[in-house]
Amino acid sequence: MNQTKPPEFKTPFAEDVFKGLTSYPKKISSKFLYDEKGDELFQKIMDLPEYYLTGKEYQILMRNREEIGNEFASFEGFDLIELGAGDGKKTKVLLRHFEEKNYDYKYLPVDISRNVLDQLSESLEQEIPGVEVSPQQGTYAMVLNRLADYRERKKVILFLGSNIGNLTPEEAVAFLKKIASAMNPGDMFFMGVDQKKDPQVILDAYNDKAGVTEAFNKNLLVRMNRELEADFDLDAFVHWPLYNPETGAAKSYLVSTKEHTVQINALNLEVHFQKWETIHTEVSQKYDDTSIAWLAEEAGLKLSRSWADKENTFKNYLFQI
Ligand code: AVI
Repeated sequence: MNQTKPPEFKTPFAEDVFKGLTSYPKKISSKFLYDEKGDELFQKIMDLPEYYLTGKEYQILMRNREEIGNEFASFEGFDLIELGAGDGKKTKVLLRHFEEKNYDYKYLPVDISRNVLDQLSESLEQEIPGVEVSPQQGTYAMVLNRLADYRERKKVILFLGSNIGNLTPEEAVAFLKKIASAMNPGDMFFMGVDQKKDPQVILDAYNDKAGVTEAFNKNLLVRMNRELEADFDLDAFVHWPLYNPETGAAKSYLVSTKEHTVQINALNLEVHFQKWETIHTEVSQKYDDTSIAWLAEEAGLKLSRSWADKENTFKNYLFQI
């Protein structure tokens, strides 16, 4: 029998790149966009005029903090668990309000990066010193498993920023099922979701004039060059975002402008690109009330209410089980 040994990979990034660039069509998982430089570029994206998502969600939380707080608050207090907390800019709107109201709660930001958690804890200590913070380092799955058995008091799970959009709808159902299974009756799940809208507005959000999103996307090539000893030429690729208003999928690609071959030395791999061949790098799925109702139904979550801006650009949904 001809048995070939599967290659051993030093890092999850190495494995994803090997598998993604040896398949057709080529792809790389969007989670690898976020190295140190990627985090920095994403911070810049959130301040871009075209990238409306962050500002709209901030506005929704600011305007409705009282009502949202009333939903979260409970007699025995609550634990506020945030998946992918980042710099916590939007969450701080809620935390400040909870402090003013003297709510009995603890804030548990979850992130894979210890560095992100340390920075967040430090900024909270300076800006809202009263908040009791208990950082949880790990993947969402690890932390959700850990929290599933915790029944001492009400849990409110936050998932802001339309991060759900970076999963395909099928992946989103699987993820929301995990959330639902970590919840007990009375617990809540609060999720921010970018909505279907004028296709041009969505497309512009992923194709800003200053080229920050292009740099963010191409940072994957920079990362492969550095971490996997590859020789990608950044000028041989164009950043190409697309939006399909029927499915709600905004997808980003890197498109090779010429036929060429790239060496990825750490993987002992030669990757051939045809002229105009693509690498799919990200999905930013947009939803509406109908597709959110479908997601919730599939995942076993019950939608209890939602808040939006005037034009329904962005919505924050509250679910229970
Ligand atoms: C983090 N995530 C929700 C962003 C999005 O809109 O999909 C990431 C992003 N990619 C390009 N611009 C922003």
